[in-house]
Amino acid sequence: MKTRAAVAFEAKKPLEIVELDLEGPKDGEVLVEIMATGICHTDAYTLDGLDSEGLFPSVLGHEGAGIVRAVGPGVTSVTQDDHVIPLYTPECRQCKMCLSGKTNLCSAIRETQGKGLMPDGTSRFSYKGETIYHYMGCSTFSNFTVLPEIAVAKIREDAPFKTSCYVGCGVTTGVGAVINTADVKPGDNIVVFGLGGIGLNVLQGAKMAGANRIVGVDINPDREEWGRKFGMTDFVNPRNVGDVVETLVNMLDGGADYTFDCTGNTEVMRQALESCHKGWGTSIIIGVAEAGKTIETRPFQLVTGRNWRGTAFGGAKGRTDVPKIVDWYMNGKIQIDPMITHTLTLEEINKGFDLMHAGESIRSVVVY
Ligand code: NAD
Ligand code: AHE
Ligand code: ZN
Repeated sequence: MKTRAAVAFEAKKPLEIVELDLEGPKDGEVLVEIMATGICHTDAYTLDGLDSEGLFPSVLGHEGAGIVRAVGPGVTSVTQDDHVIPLYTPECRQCKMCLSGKTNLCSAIRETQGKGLMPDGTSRFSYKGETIYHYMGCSTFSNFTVLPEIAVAKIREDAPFKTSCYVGCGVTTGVGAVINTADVKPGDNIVVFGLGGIGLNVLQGAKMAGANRIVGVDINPDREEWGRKFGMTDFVNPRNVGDVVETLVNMLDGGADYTFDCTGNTEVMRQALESCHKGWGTSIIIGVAEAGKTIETRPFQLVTGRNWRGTAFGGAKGRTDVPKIVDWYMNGKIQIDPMITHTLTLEEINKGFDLMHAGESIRSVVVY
């Protein structure tokens, strides 16, 4: 079949809207019509050529929601017309990682996914006979895409696509980092570095968990107002204080119980670790740093009891947890609507990247 898609032909070039050829679903795969997709900073990072796994030409996008239009042989967990969210972190429930009970990092298809291919080692997308790579196993910047059934979460049918697509990455990553990875307890003090599409969801997760001081840190002054809408109690603009670590440590009587990096900047990651309370504070890296970057701190920071951790997809097990997070949204336990600041057509998708880089959007969503 044919599908309209925004294709990343080359790094650092705008996406091009073209009609691609798409092969139907093979064994264990499903064809999904994507109804809406968010634009996450990780898409921009890959498009900018900063991803060590980045492949071109490819169809980016990993924050979608849609409808199953066809299923391949052997598919049992979803059927035609089901509403689904694609999962860049699948959940096979059979691999060592899934069975460990210790991680959400399913290993069933990670190797081929990182090579831009389906589990059988081939791509379903092509253009004028040339292979176009999948991205993060999702490729939601295509109106139709093919996914393994272990990489879709079935969701309720009354959830709007335009907002529930955000659960496919930003919402689950931010809220999940607080409740799954950190396991923030009532009364904990937390600091969130970077109040964008992910950081604001960390804030609302922290509020839900009953955190005491919820401090937001951002170099964009507009983010203070945004943070306050989602539970932030204090705001620090690093450009207005001498030493951000000293400021936070003083503000929180020795430092935070938990800090979260939602910037992807390795210098900020160090600040986040060093703003933790001596003896027990834990810093959680959410931000994705560009290829070749490394983190640094004095080992003394760890010797004296601070902990450095990271999280992917908020530690969520996609097929199990994503439908529950959609329920939380539909029941009003978490907010999504105010964070969708821009709605675009596929033809306007490059504007979404411009708005993100200019700090003008929280989430831009393409509605097909
Ligand atoms: P975004 O562009 O919406 O937000 C980034 C925010 O960080 C902006 O508000 C920006 O002003 C702020 N910022 C930039 N430099 C800063 C600095 N030096 N100090 C303080 N604040 C600073 O991006 P996003 O979509 O929220 O994504 C954030 C990061 O999380 C990206 O690196 C993205 O790749 C990553 N991410 C990781 C996961 C995961 O599973 N681990 C999931 C989604 C996104
Ligand atoms: N490909 C990059 C790493 C990118 C990365 O860490 N991705 C996160 C999700 S970001 C979503 O917006 C993730 O899930 N990581 C775990 C995994 O298995 O990829 C690189 O550095 O090579
Ligand atoms: Zn993302």
